[in-house]
Amino acid sequence: MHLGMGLYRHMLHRSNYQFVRQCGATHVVVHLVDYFAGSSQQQRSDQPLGNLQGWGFTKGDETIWEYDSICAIKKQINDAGLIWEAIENFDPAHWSDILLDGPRKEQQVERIKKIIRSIGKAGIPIIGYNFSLAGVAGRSKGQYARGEAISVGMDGTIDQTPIPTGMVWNMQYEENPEEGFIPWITHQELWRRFAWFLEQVLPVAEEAGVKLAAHPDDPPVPYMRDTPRLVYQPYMYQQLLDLHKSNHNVLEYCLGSLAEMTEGDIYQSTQQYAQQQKIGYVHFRNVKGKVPNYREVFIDEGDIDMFRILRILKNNGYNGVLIPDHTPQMSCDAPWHAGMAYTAGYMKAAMALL
Ligand SMILES: [Mn+2]
Repeated sequence: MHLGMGLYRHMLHRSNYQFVRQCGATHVVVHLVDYFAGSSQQQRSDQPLGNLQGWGFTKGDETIWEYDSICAIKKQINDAGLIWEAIENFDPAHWSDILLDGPRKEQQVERIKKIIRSIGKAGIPIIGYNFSLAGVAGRSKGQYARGEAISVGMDGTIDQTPIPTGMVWNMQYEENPEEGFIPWITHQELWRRFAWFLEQVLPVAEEAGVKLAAHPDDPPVPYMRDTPRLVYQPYMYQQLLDLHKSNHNVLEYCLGSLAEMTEGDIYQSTQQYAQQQKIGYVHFRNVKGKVPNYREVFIDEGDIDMFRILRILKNNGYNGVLIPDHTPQMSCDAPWHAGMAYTAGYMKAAMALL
């Protein structure tokens, strides 16, 4: 098992690579789309549009996803002594019509295939994704973790305000969208769209040597912002795997999201998926409670026995990467870095004790 760390695009600088190594991590997972993750604490002032909702605006940057750009980033990462394990998430603008079953879906899926081929050619083994219309949404923020540390959670209510046209995955992708909201659909329709997507891209992923790793819904509720969710109970991960039996159809195994689910048992689930060798990489974080009442907390204060999880992974021969995922912000000049360093240190010690 290897310790990794997730970096957002704006963080791809030498000092952050050094930080990752200083934490004892060997691998990185890179988000090429820069959105405002609650835990990243990077507030940008250069938003291209006013009155933005969610995480901001994306035009679907074409250049960063080109093979040459990916190789240039990979070289920086390798030169810093690190290994690029995975890219996390597609750009919402690249697959908006795949998610929404819009008229450009055929064109978009070709673009996604091209991206997967480039990733494979560059030697990055995994792309993580979350097939979701609402994306990560509907959470509140507060002093939820130990020592009044700021983190996110749900306070008993589920946001069902519909998603405006021109927005998907919590990001706006059209500058001047038509008035209105995206149409209401059933879970069955969402699975139909997902099955189409997987059928299209999985053969390309296999050929390119890239694993497609699915993140469960965050937060895992049946509906969020009036849209159905795909994987909001642990057994739904099995349905996703069974849809296409392939070594390249794997999981971006998020312990926090799984623990927030109302059914199942996190240890049994981990055993079930690790045993099948279906874990692409692990989001290692802890929570207290379940939807719609939970809080993201420090790695050592939540409901999950993280040591027990590591033992299950080890016993099943898991040899992939674990990254801290989100963490509460620590009160200092570098809240994100401090939270990550704290978690990484804990993980290093826990892994050494296995
Ligand atoms: Mn996660």
